[in-house]
Amino acid sequence: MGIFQLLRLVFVVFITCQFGAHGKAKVRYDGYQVIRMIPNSLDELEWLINYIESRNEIDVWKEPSKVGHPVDIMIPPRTTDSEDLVSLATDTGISTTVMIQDVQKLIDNEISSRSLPQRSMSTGFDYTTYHTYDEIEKWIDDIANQYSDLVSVDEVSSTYEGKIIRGIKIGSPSGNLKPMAYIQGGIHAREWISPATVMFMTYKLLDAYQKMDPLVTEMFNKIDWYIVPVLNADGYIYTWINDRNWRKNRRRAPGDACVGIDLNRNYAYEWGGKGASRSSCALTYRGPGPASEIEVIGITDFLKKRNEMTDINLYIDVHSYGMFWLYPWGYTDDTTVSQPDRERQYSLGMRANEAINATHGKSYLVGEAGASLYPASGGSDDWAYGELKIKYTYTIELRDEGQYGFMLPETEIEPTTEEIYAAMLVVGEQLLSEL
Ligand code: 0X9
Ligand code: ZN
Repeated sequence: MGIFQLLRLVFVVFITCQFGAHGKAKVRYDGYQVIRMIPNSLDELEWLINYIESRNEIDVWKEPSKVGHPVDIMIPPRTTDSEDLVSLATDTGISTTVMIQDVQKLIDNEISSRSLPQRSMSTGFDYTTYHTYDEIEKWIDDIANQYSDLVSVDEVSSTYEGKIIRGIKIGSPSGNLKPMAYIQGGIHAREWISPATVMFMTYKLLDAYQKMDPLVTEMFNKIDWYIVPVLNADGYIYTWINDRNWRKNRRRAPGDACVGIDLNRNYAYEWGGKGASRSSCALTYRGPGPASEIEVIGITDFLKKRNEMTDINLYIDVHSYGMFWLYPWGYTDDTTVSQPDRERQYSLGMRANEAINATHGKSYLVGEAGASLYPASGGSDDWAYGELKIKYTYTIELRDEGQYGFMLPETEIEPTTEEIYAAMLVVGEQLLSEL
């Protein structure tokens, strides 16, 4: 390599480190803290809800839910706003603690243990690290090649920035159409543990099938499993290149001030109700209309078509964080609203949690999304249940409980996967028992 080429390479690497895609400076979070507040009364809870609602651009990591349950908010260093929040909350009597001292340090530690060459897949896919979108794409192709008798690739949707969202279908070939199960990760870009767990768990299932595990064999013989590791591809790419903390997709709707629609507020079931902001600058922006986003249109069309052909018996949307195993409804906290599969979803959730618990001792809270977490409308789970009537519909919030939040260290990928894999075997067994 000549000196000019070398200088050019150094320059390109420098520019790419400082500026991400679209030439924008990479967002840094030096000195940003995540403050945890625990409301001890309805008044305090109400105060927090109003505080958040009146500030569109506030970065809420964990929304207010119930009295006694934590609310996590990221605040910038020493701005008037950040001082406001902590002192205002303290004045209101709400106890605050610093959950994360410096978000940038977490981001740096998350991937600094590994240099780029180590991530190359010449020696196979490293399931214990986080992966870029391109690496995940390659994983999809590699898995389909490696297990070609069992796995095929499906295009399930597309993105605003022109990507094709792909998933894999796993199931042994059969003359008849089999019932179907659907598992999706990465609808929220910054929740990196979601795609990582979805891929690792998929691999574990495929490996178990190859080793002739009787349950997994039956799961793949009698059911077709559709796995989509990253639904919000544009957002996920953006978290790697521009802003680790990005949540939404990357579209700015005409007339909107800010970029990004929260895809998990954009589904066309009870769209526009509680917990879904009208403001484009909010993290929970619902979008200009129900199913206005191409990512949502694509995947719902895909699922509707499949649903016309066969029964979809399982729908799982994988998120982080907080360790919850949730079922519909998510749009309301009123548990008297009719939900015909409430009991069975709860009892399978409880058994899934027993398996989780037996793996590494963790406990996920099993409950109805709106009542156990917070009401949020336009969610993918409510659409899957309300529109397609998928009898086992879940949203899973993976680890942790807040120590690292979205920037979960890579060392947690394996134990998280192990507990979710154990839960998935319980779910698989239940699906088979009802065929
Ligand atoms: O708020 C969400 O979209 C999910 N939590 S997260 O922290 N990952 O953003 C929970 C969604 C639960 N389901 C519904 N409310 N429909
Ligand atoms: Zn999420």
